[in-house]
Amino acid sequence: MTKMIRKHPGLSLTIIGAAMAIVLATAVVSSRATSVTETREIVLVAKGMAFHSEQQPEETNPHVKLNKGETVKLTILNEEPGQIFHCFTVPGLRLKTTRHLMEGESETILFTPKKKGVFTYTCMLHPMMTGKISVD
Ligand SMILES: [Cu+2]
Repeated sequence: MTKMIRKHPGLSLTIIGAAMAIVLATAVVSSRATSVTETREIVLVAKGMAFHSEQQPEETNPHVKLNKGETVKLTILNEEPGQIFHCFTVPGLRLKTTRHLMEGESETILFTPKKKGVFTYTCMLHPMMTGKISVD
């Protein structure tokens, strides 16, 4: 006579239940993460040996205005034709691109200004590409 090997009928259901609980918990966490406060998005385009922004098209090296404590997503985009590198640095806010950007390249810096003041930004390779960032 052969003995039937009895499986634990409840065990697999318990495992499925636990897996579903993990999935549900993950869904709750990710939906919370997306409901954070708004982010200010700024794109500075380096072109013609100056910075330009879509928000202030009439201004070269525009005066960028931020609020203390807000999340800022700043993208630096090099649209300079002719193999000219550009970068971006704000020493007063300890911000800078990690590298020099070639034509067509961009870098996004995510930061939160923690102090009020007026700070100077510049391209280290072209000192005339200089403007101000105000934090109120
Ligand atoms: Cu430059």
